Amino acid sequence: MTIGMTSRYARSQELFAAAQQLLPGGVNSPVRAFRSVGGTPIFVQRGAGPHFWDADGNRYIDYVLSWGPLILGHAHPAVVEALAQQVTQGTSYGAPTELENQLAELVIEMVPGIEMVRMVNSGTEATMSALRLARAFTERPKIIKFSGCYHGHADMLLVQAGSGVATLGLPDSPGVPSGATAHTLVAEYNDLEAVRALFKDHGPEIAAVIVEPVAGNMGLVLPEAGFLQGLRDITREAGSLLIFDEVMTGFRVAPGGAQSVWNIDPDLTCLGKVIGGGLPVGAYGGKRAIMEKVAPAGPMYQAGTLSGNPLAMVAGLVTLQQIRRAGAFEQIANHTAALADGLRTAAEAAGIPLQVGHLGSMFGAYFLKEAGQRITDYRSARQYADPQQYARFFWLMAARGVYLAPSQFEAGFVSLAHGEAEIVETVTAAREALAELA
Ligand code: KE4
Repeated sequence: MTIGMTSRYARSQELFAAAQQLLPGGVNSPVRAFRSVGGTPIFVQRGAGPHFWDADGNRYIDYVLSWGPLILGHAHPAVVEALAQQVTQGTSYGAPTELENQLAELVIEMVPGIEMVRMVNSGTEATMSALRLARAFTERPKIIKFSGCYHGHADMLLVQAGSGVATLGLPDSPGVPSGATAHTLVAEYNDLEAVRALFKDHGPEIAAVIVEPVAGNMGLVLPEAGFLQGLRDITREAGSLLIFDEVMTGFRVAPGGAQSVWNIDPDLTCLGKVIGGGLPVGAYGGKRAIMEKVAPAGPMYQAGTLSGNPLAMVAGLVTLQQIRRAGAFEQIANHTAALADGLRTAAEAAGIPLQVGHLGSMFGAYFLKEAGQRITDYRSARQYADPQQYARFFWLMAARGVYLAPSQFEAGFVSLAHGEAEIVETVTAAREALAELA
């Protein structure tokens, strides 16, 4: 029996069979296809608070939360009310609205490095536009990204790091011509020496370094001491821009993002996910002198039919206002820490090597092939993590009503709606699941 293929998921299996005739791989985004955990994707029927129910009526505590956006949980009453109110006024005008001013003001107030911001419709648009802006502002062609960091699917960013610590980018997706990645340089995350080497060889041509300040797309990997400040120092000295891709970490590792945790001042910041509260929103922002290069203030072109639309603006506004309320973020962070401690203790009791990390409302757990290994970058993640063991854990937890990311190389998220009861239920399920794996 393939794991995950039981009658518990019969309706999901039917829906997936139909979906595969209609959508490539049966999904609208690859990671949802469960390729790395096997079995059939669980189809969701509805969500409420920390839970969702699948097409077979099974209830789960949800730690994916739409891959980060739902920091208030599913269908938060304040978000529902704001959307219900706004939708009667229209859904989009293609014209400026006060709501865009309001969300922009709030983002500028909350994110230290942002003096001016442009709303777009996804994280991909945010990073793609920020990199175009960096190239326009510096009049340089090259960019540096880090292996294992994901910044959306723009051509120049779909690059497979070479075997060395730094290499010229080679496209890793068909359809990306070599010219699109010829100026994309790749280094290992947490490897400042690799970055210095690239600047030594290419410094005057490097427009920007783009980094996930906490890596959440190779599993969860925290920056080593001095890494982020090192990037800030190196880029400033070289006249290149530092871009923090906070699409995932923004408002999640702290209300002011990772830049407020490590007190780093990036030139540009990319946002997404939480800023839309579950509706499609991305944003890029930063120093005024740079942002004023963006059309129509300046010559760098970027546009979007639904950018800043009122439904997405109100969902984002209400979401950010709710997490700013006294004690809200601390509550989420405390529950995340309790979850991480519970997973660590349960793994120790079962004698299973598990690397658990967390910061703010994000967490990650790597099943290690051997005890004592430590994952600090994509190379060690690929070498030491055990995706098969993770897949078994994923399905054992799903059977107990806990929905984790369907991939070892993703992060987990906690919401304001997750209470102590959900954390206790999750840790209990993990203890049972890990005992089965031992
Ligand atoms: P979107 O284009 O998917 O809105 O954002 C791209 C993006 C940019 N930067 C970071 C740091 C991101 O994590 C993402 C998107 N994250 C993935 C989950 N790891 C989205 C899930 C998916 O692709 O379906």
